[in-house]
Amino acid sequence: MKAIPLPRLAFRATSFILALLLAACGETVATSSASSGPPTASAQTASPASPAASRYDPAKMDLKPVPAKVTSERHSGPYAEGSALSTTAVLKPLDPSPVKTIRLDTTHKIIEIAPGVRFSAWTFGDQVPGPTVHVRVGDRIKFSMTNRSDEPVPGPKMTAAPMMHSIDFHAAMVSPEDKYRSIAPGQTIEFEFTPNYPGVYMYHCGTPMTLEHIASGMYGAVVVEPREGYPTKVDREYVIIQSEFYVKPAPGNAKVEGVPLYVLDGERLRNAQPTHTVFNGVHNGMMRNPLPVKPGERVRLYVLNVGPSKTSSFHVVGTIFDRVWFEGNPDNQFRGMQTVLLGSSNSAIVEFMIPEEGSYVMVDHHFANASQGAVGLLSTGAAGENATEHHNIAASPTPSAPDTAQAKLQFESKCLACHALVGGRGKKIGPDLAGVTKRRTDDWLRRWLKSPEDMLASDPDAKALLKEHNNLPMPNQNLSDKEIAGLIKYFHWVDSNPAAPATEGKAKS
Ligand code: HEC
Ligand SMILES: [Cu+2]
Repeated sequence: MKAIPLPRLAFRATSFILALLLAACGETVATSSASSGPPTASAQTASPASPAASRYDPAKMDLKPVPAKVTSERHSGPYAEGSALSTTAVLKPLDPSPVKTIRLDTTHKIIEIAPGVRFSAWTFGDQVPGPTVHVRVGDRIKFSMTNRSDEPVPGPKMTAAPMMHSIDFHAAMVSPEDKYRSIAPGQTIEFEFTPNYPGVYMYHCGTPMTLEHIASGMYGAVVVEPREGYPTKVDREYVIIQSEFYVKPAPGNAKVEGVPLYVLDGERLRNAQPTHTVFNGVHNGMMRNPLPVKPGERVRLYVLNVGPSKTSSFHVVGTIFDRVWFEGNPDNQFRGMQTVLLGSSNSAIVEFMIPEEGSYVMVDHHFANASQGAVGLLSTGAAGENATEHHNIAASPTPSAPDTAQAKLQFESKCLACHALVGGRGKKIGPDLAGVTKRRTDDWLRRWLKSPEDMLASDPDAKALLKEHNNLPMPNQNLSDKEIAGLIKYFHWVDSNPAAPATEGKAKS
């Protein structure tokens, strides 16, 4: 598939341009950030205050939770609530309070899992993946959930019929019959639990067919910190959740807002043949909006593979995992690893240094999975403000004419790695293309898109543009005349629709 050349291109191009920039200002990148002190030897062993043995002492664990309560009282207002929740890839700092009150309601909504692919999903907290819960061993979690699958939610309509749902927290030790029971639309379940073990745990809907509920989007992560905290200090913390989608066009080729609607493909699901394998709910998740990092920083990723049916071979191009804590527990430590193998519902905390300026590609090294969208970027060139945008829905307005809509998809898959389309605010390798029809004639654009190489050799304006872009030439895109005409038409549509430029992912989930 065509997803692979993109990261490579972006990677090479970014490294190249940054190498030039660095050479120009004579900087070195060897300095390490002050806050990322080297991990201490004591990381290997338990500190005297909490000997390893007592960490797992059953006497200190909560093994007698109180019964769950199911009522017909319905939550209204936000679908997710609680200071322990993070709704993006950025993990919010731990709330110090020992009691965490959390609400995650279930909804049915249309999400965008790839450019032009609207999927009829089921959610926790009205997003896919659901919000990440951040707690500590010994905290009291007071959880509640209303099944709101019968309510209309903001966004495009045409969602699935209301149905039973439930929640299963892998971080808990409780009776599944009691706490994980299914509730009907309009019902609310409440229960409490105390996480006994540190780790990065999956939560998901357990209502039969569980496979369908997970594949429809009902999952998320719980990060449980050790009671005494982690043994290392880091500069950045991100949550990466890998999952598969199995989709087919909706019956009768139904559309939402002019874009084809997709529904679950039961046959592909049972045969474990996904159509999309993604990070944080989106095809090429975080390619369009890389997560920011800086040279010399120590980065911690909380990586969870929710499956439902595939294994992930998680790797970051350009660095080595200094520490891997399998399942997110520092007692399960590996050093100096290139990849970490995660079965369905396995997780790991990985920590590594960012050696120098560049774009570091996160990838499932099972490359068939990566080609379905399981790639993302950590980049020293990323603008911070975009970083928190990664969850779907990033659905931007789509032109109604079919050829222009097609061109938008093409732009998103082929050009977005290097170009923004947001009116001067998009800092990428190439120029922001909003307004391009005002500064170039259609003929110039046609000749440029046909062969940037020829233009750079012959056209003075093209030569000037190349100079402005640190002599980094735009590669030939091998576009047909029809595709070129469509792209030019799309640029005209963007320039004549003030509300249109949302292609850099402004929409918040
Ligand atoms: C690998 C990065 C890269 C990719 C991919 C890429 N471009 Fe470019 N593009 C550039 C750079 C860099 C420039 C600036 C000129 C130069 O340095 O060659 C540019 C210039 C342009 C310009 C001229 C802009 C102006 O202000 O005059 C247009 C139009 C353009 N690109 C369209 C596209 C389209 C359409 C695609 C996708 C089919 C695309 N580009 C893919 C890097 C890229
Ligand atoms: Cu469910």
